Amino acid sequence: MRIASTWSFGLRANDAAWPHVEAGRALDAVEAACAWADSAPDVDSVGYGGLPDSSGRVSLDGCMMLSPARCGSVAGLRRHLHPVSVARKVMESTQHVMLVGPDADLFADEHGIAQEELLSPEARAAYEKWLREGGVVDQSRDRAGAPAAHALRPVDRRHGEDGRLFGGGALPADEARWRHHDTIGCLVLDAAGVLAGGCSTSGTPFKTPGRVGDSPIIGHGLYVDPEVGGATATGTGELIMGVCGAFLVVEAMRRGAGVEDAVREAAVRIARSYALEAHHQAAFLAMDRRGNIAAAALRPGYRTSVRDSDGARTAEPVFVAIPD
Ligand code: SD4
Repeated sequence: MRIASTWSFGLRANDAAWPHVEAGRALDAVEAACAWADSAPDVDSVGYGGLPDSSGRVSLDGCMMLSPARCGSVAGLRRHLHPVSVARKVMESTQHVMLVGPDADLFADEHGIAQEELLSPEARAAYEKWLREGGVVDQSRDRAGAPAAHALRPVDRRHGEDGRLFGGGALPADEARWRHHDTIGCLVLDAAGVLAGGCSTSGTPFKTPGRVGDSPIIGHGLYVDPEVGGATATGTGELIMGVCGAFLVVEAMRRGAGVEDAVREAAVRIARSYALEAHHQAAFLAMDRRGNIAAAALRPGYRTSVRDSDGARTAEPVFVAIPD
Protein backbone atom coordinates (compact mmCIF):
# COMPACT_ATOMS: atom_id res chain seq x y z
CA MET A 1 0.00 0.00 0.00
CA ARG A 2 1.68 3.20 -1.12
CA ILE A 3 1.14 6.50 -2.91
CA ALA A 4 3.91 8.43 -4.63
CA SER A 5 3.54 11.86 -6.22
CA THR A 6 5.84 14.22 -8.03
CA TRP A 7 7.58 17.11 -6.22
CA SER A 8 7.54 18.11 -2.54
CA PHE A 9 4.05 19.55 -2.66
CA GLY A 10 2.98 15.97 -3.35
CA LEU A 11 3.22 15.36 0.41
CA ARG A 12 -0.01 17.27 0.86
CA ALA A 13 -1.59 15.67 -2.16
CA ASN A 14 -0.72 12.23 -0.75
CA ASP A 15 -2.31 13.15 2.57
CA ALA A 16 -5.52 14.12 0.80
CA ALA A 17 -5.53 10.77 -0.99
CA TRP A 18 -4.44 8.51 1.86
CA PRO A 19 -7.88 7.55 3.27
CA HIS A 20 -8.77 6.25 -0.19
CA VAL A 21 -5.50 4.32 -0.47
CA GLU A 22 -6.25 2.62 2.85
CA ALA A 23 -9.83 1.93 1.85
CA GLY A 24 -8.79 0.22 -1.38
CA ARG A 25 -10.13 2.94 -3.67
CA ALA A 26 -7.17 3.57 -5.97
CA LEU A 27 -9.09 5.71 -8.46
CA ASP A 28 -10.53 7.91 -5.74
CA ALA A 29 -7.03 8.26 -4.31
CA VAL A 30 -5.62 9.40 -7.64
CA GLU A 31 -8.49 11.80 -8.12
CA ALA A 32 -8.10 13.24 -4.62
CA ALA A 33 -4.34 13.73 -4.93
CA CYS A 34 -4.64 15.51 -8.25
CA ALA A 35 -7.66 17.54 -7.11
CA TRP A 36 -5.71 18.76 -4.10
CA ALA A 37 -2.94 20.04 -6.37
CA ASP A 38 -5.49 21.57 -8.76
CA SER A 39 -7.07 23.54 -5.94
CA ALA A 40 -3.90 24.80 -4.27
CA PRO A 41 -3.23 28.32 -5.54
CA ASP A 42 0.44 28.03 -4.58
CA VAL A 43 1.05 25.08 -6.87
CA ASP A 44 1.56 27.04 -10.01
CA SER A 45 1.66 24.77 -13.00
CA VAL A 46 -1.50 22.91 -12.22
CA GLY A 47 -5.14 23.89 -11.73
CA TYR A 48 -6.07 27.14 -9.98
CA GLY A 49 -2.88 29.15 -9.71
CA GLY A 50 -1.55 27.58 -12.89
CA LEU A 51 0.13 30.09 -15.16
CA PRO A 52 -1.84 30.97 -18.29
CA ASP A 53 -0.91 30.62 -21.93
CA SER A 54 0.39 33.52 -24.00
CA SER A 55 -3.17 34.77 -24.50
CA GLY A 56 -3.63 35.06 -20.73
CA ARG A 57 -6.02 32.11 -20.47
CA VAL A 58 -5.38 28.99 -18.38
CA SER A 59 -5.91 25.58 -19.96
CA LEU A 60 -5.71 22.32 -18.09
CA ASP A 61 -4.78 18.78 -19.15
CA GLY A 62 -4.97 15.50 -17.29
CA CYS A 63 -5.43 11.78 -17.43
CA MET A 64 -6.04 8.69 -15.36
CA MET A 65 -5.07 5.09 -16.03
CA LEU A 66 -5.67 1.65 -14.56
CA SER A 67 -4.67 -0.47 -17.53
CA PRO A 68 -4.45 -0.29 -21.33
CA ALA A 69 -8.18 -1.05 -21.44
CA ARG A 70 -9.10 1.47 -18.76
CA CYS A 71 -7.81 4.98 -19.23
CA GLY A 72 -9.22 8.43 -19.85
CA SER A 73 -7.85 11.82 -20.74
CA VAL A 74 -8.76 15.44 -21.43
CA ALA A 75 -6.76 18.35 -22.78
CA GLY A 76 -7.38 22.05 -23.11
CA LEU A 77 -10.07 22.47 -20.44
CA ARG A 78 -10.71 26.18 -19.93
CA ARG A 79 -13.68 26.11 -17.58
CA HIS A 80 -13.23 23.09 -15.32
CA LEU A 81 -10.68 22.83 -12.58
CA HIS A 82 -10.10 19.11 -12.20
CA PRO A 83 -8.98 17.48 -15.46
CA VAL A 84 -8.42 14.08 -13.84
CA SER A 85 -12.03 14.00 -12.63
CA VAL A 86 -13.25 14.79 -16.14
CA ALA A 87 -10.82 12.20 -17.53
CA ARG A 88 -12.34 9.64 -15.16
CA LYS A 89 -15.78 10.39 -16.61
CA VAL A 90 -14.37 9.89 -20.10
CA MET A 91 -12.93 6.54 -18.98
CA GLU A 92 -16.04 5.37 -17.19
CA SER A 93 -18.85 6.65 -19.35
CA THR A 94 -17.63 6.75 -22.95
CA GLN A 95 -16.06 4.40 -25.47
CA HIS A 96 -13.25 6.89 -25.95
CA VAL A 97 -9.93 7.63 -24.34
CA MET A 98 -9.43 11.36 -24.92
CA LEU A 99 -11.53 14.50 -25.36
CA VAL A 100 -10.04 17.92 -26.09
CA GLY A 101 -10.82 21.61 -26.14
CA PRO A 102 -14.24 23.28 -25.80
CA ASP A 103 -16.02 19.96 -26.34
CA ALA A 104 -14.22 18.49 -23.35
CA ASP A 105 -15.57 21.38 -21.26
CA LEU A 106 -19.06 20.75 -22.70
CA PHE A 107 -18.69 17.07 -21.80
CA ALA A 108 -17.87 18.09 -18.23
CA ASP A 109 -20.96 20.36 -18.19
CA GLU A 110 -23.09 17.46 -19.37
CA HIS A 111 -21.79 15.33 -16.52
CA GLY A 112 -22.78 17.92 -13.98
CA ILE A 113 -19.29 19.15 -13.19
CA ALA A 114 -19.49 22.80 -12.16
CA GLN A 115 -17.37 25.29 -14.03
CA GLU A 116 -14.85 27.29 -12.07
CA GLU A 117 -12.47 30.22 -12.42
CA LEU A 118 -9.00 28.92 -13.31
CA LEU A 119 -6.92 32.11 -13.32
CA SER A 120 -5.77 33.19 -9.86
CA PRO A 121 -4.97 36.86 -9.17
CA GLU A 122 -1.31 35.89 -8.67
CA ALA A 123 -1.18 34.06 -11.99
CA ARG A 124 -2.85 37.01 -13.70
CA ALA A 125 -0.29 39.37 -12.15
CA ALA A 126 2.54 37.08 -13.28
CA TYR A 127 1.12 37.09 -16.79
CA GLU A 128 0.85 40.89 -16.87
CA LYS A 129 4.40 41.16 -15.63
CA TRP A 130 5.54 38.72 -18.27
CA LEU A 131 3.84 40.83 -20.94
CA ARG A 132 5.43 44.03 -19.60
CA GLU A 133 8.83 42.40 -19.67
CA GLY A 134 8.58 41.45 -23.29
CA GLY A 135 6.92 38.08 -23.21
CA VAL A 136 10.03 35.90 -23.42
CA VAL A 137 8.84 32.35 -23.90
CA ASP A 138 11.07 30.52 -21.49
CA GLN A 139 10.22 28.41 -18.50
CA SER A 140 12.54 29.70 -15.84
CA ARG A 141 15.65 31.25 -17.25
CA ASP A 142 16.51 34.11 -19.52
CA ARG A 143 18.87 33.55 -22.43
CA ALA A 144 21.90 34.26 -20.24
CA GLY A 145 20.85 31.64 -17.73
CA ALA A 146 19.74 34.03 -14.98
CA PRO A 147 16.37 33.44 -13.35
CA ALA A 148 13.74 35.01 -15.55
CA ALA A 149 11.62 37.72 -13.97
CA HIS A 150 8.51 35.58 -13.86
CA ALA A 151 10.42 32.92 -11.92
CA LEU A 152 10.19 35.28 -8.94
CA ARG A 153 6.43 35.63 -8.75
CA PRO A 154 4.61 36.25 -5.47
CA VAL A 155 3.27 32.69 -5.64
CA ASP A 156 6.81 31.39 -5.34
CA ARG A 157 7.73 33.44 -2.31
CA ARG A 158 4.74 32.20 -0.33
CA HIS A 159 6.26 28.75 -0.18
CA GLY A 160 9.15 29.98 1.86
CA GLU A 161 7.28 32.45 4.03
CA ASP A 162 4.66 30.37 5.71
CA GLY A 163 5.79 26.88 4.77
CA ARG A 164 2.18 25.85 4.27
CA LEU A 165 2.97 23.35 1.57
CA PHE A 166 6.13 21.87 2.94
CA GLY A 167 5.52 20.91 6.53
CA GLY A 168 6.78 24.14 8.03
CA GLY A 169 10.00 24.36 6.05
CA ALA A 170 10.89 26.44 3.03
CA LEU A 171 11.07 24.76 -0.33
CA PRO A 172 14.67 23.61 -0.82
CA ALA A 173 16.52 26.01 -3.12
CA ASP A 174 17.32 23.38 -5.72
CA GLU A 175 13.67 22.47 -6.05
CA ALA A 176 12.58 26.13 -5.94
CA ARG A 177 14.50 26.52 -9.18
CA TRP A 178 11.81 24.42 -10.85
CA ARG A 179 8.81 26.13 -9.21
CA HIS A 180 7.05 26.45 -12.55
CA HIS A 181 7.25 22.66 -12.96
CA ASP A 182 4.45 21.89 -10.56
CA THR A 183 2.67 19.20 -12.51
CA ILE A 184 1.36 16.40 -10.34
CA GLY A 185 1.87 12.84 -11.47
CA CYS A 186 0.76 10.28 -8.95
CA LEU A 187 0.92 6.49 -8.68
CA VAL A 188 -1.05 4.46 -6.17
CA LEU A 189 -1.03 0.86 -5.02
CA ASP A 190 -4.08 0.64 -2.79
CA ALA A 191 -4.92 -1.70 0.08
CA ALA A 192 -6.69 -4.03 -2.34
CA GLY A 193 -3.58 -4.27 -4.52
CA VAL A 194 -4.98 -2.11 -7.34
CA LEU A 195 -2.45 0.02 -9.18
CA ALA A 196 -3.58 3.32 -10.73
CA GLY A 197 -2.12 6.61 -11.83
CA GLY A 198 -3.10 10.16 -12.67
CA CYS A 199 -1.49 13.29 -14.01
CA SER A 200 -2.72 16.90 -13.96
CA THR A 201 -1.15 20.08 -15.30
CA SER A 202 -1.67 23.56 -16.66
CA GLY A 203 1.25 22.89 -18.99
CA THR A 204 4.21 25.15 -19.48
CA PRO A 205 3.92 28.83 -18.54
CA PHE A 206 2.84 31.21 -21.31
CA LYS A 207 2.64 28.37 -23.82
CA THR A 208 1.23 28.89 -27.28
CA PRO A 209 -2.57 28.59 -27.06
CA GLY A 210 -3.58 25.07 -28.07
CA ARG A 211 -0.29 23.53 -26.99
CA VAL A 212 -0.66 20.19 -25.21
CA GLY A 213 2.28 18.51 -23.50
CA ASP A 214 2.92 15.00 -22.28
CA SER A 215 0.77 15.02 -19.16
CA PRO A 216 -2.64 14.01 -20.58
CA ILE A 217 -1.23 11.74 -23.29
CA ILE A 218 -1.37 8.08 -22.37
CA GLY A 219 2.13 6.64 -22.67
CA HIS A 220 3.84 10.02 -22.36
CA GLY A 221 2.92 11.66 -19.05
CA LEU A 222 1.40 8.48 -17.60
CA TYR A 223 1.29 4.78 -18.30
CA VAL A 224 -0.01 1.95 -16.13
CA ASP A 225 -0.07 -1.75 -16.87
CA PRO A 226 -1.17 -3.80 -13.85
CA GLU A 227 0.96 -6.73 -15.00
CA VAL A 228 4.12 -4.62 -14.86
CA GLY A 229 3.77 -1.30 -13.07
CA GLY A 230 3.20 2.38 -13.73
CA ALA A 231 5.18 5.49 -14.55
CA THR A 232 4.49 9.20 -14.65
CA ALA A 233 6.51 12.18 -15.80
CA THR A 234 6.94 15.84 -15.03
CA GLY A 235 8.98 18.55 -16.68
CA THR A 236 9.28 19.92 -20.18
CA GLY A 237 6.61 17.99 -22.01
CA GLU A 238 8.23 18.30 -25.41
CA LEU A 239 11.24 16.33 -24.16
CA ILE A 240 9.07 13.64 -22.59
CA MET A 241 6.82 13.28 -25.63
CA GLY A 242 9.65 12.71 -28.06
CA VAL A 243 10.71 9.56 -26.21
CA CYS A 244 7.23 8.31 -25.16
CA GLY A 245 8.56 8.71 -21.63
CA ALA A 246 6.12 6.92 -19.32
CA PHE A 247 5.69 4.05 -21.77
CA LEU A 248 9.44 3.77 -22.11
CA VAL A 249 9.78 3.31 -18.35
CA VAL A 250 7.04 0.68 -18.12
CA GLU A 251 8.37 -1.21 -21.12
CA ALA A 252 11.82 -1.29 -19.53
CA MET A 253 10.22 -2.90 -16.47
CA ARG A 254 8.36 -5.34 -18.71
CA ARG A 255 11.70 -6.44 -20.14
CA GLY A 256 12.92 -7.16 -16.62
CA ALA A 257 14.48 -3.91 -15.41
CA GLY A 258 13.86 -2.90 -11.80
CA VAL A 259 12.25 0.48 -11.09
CA GLU A 260 15.63 2.17 -10.63
CA ASP A 261 17.06 1.02 -13.94
CA ALA A 262 13.81 1.76 -15.74
CA VAL A 263 13.67 5.42 -14.70
CA ARG A 264 17.39 5.80 -15.32
CA GLU A 265 16.94 4.56 -18.88
CA ALA A 266 14.31 7.19 -19.60
CA ALA A 267 16.34 10.05 -18.12
CA VAL A 268 19.41 8.97 -20.09
CA ARG A 269 17.32 8.71 -23.26
CA ILE A 270 16.25 12.32 -22.85
CA ALA A 271 19.77 13.50 -22.10
CA ARG A 272 20.99 11.82 -25.28
CA SER A 273 18.13 12.78 -27.56
CA TYR A 274 18.04 16.57 -27.41
CA ALA A 275 20.18 19.67 -27.56
CA LEU A 276 19.20 20.62 -24.03
CA GLU A 277 18.71 24.17 -22.78
CA ALA A 278 19.30 25.43 -19.23
CA HIS A 279 15.59 25.59 -18.43
CA HIS A 280 14.91 22.01 -19.47
CA GLN A 281 13.99 19.60 -16.71
CA ALA A 282 12.29 16.23 -16.77
CA ALA A 283 11.71 13.56 -14.18
CA PHE A 284 10.22 10.10 -14.20
CA LEU A 285 8.56 8.36 -11.29
CA ALA A 286 7.91 4.61 -11.48
CA MET A 287 6.09 2.11 -9.29
CA ASP A 288 6.22 -1.59 -10.03
CA ARG A 289 3.31 -3.88 -9.34
CA ARG A 290 4.65 -4.68 -5.89
CA GLY A 291 4.78 -0.99 -4.97
CA ASN A 292 8.54 -0.45 -5.26
CA ILE A 293 9.24 3.08 -6.41
CA ALA A 294 12.09 5.07 -7.89
CA ALA A 295 12.53 8.37 -9.71
CA ALA A 296 15.19 9.78 -12.00
CA ALA A 297 15.61 13.33 -13.20
CA LEU A 298 17.42 15.15 -15.93
CA ARG A 299 18.78 17.80 -13.54
CA PRO A 300 19.06 18.22 -9.74
CA GLY A 301 16.14 19.61 -7.76
CA TYR A 302 13.45 17.01 -8.33
CA ARG A 303 11.92 15.16 -5.36
CA THR A 304 9.23 12.51 -4.97
CA SER A 305 6.66 12.57 -2.17
CA VAL A 306 5.81 9.19 -0.70
CA ARG A 307 3.29 7.96 1.82
CA ASP A 308 2.91 4.37 2.98
CA SER A 309 2.63 2.41 6.22
CA ASP A 310 6.00 3.84 7.29
CA GLY A 311 4.63 7.38 7.10
CA ALA A 312 5.20 10.35 4.80
CA ARG A 313 8.50 11.50 3.38
CA THR A 314 10.21 12.97 0.36
CA ALA A 315 12.73 10.91 -1.58
CA GLU A 316 15.64 11.99 -3.72
CA PRO A 317 15.87 10.62 -7.26
CA VAL A 318 18.08 7.57 -7.65
CA PHE A 319 19.73 9.11 -10.68
CA VAL A 320 20.31 12.62 -12.07
CA ALA A 321 21.45 12.61 -15.67
CA ILE A 322 23.11 16.04 -15.68
CA PRO A 323 24.44 16.95 -12.22
CA ASP A 324 25.16 20.66 -11.70
C1 SD4 B 1 3.83 19.82 -19.71
N1 SD4 B 1 4.89 18.12 -18.41
O1 SD4 B 1 2.73 20.25 -20.02
C2 SD4 B 1 4.03 19.28 -18.32
C3 SD4 B 1 4.62 20.35 -17.47
C4 SD4 B 1 5.18 19.85 -16.21
O2 SD4 B 1 6.01 20.12 -14.17
O3 SD4 B 1 5.31 18.70 -15.95
N2 SD4 B 1 5.55 20.66 -15.33
O4 SD4 B 1 4.79 19.85 -20.46
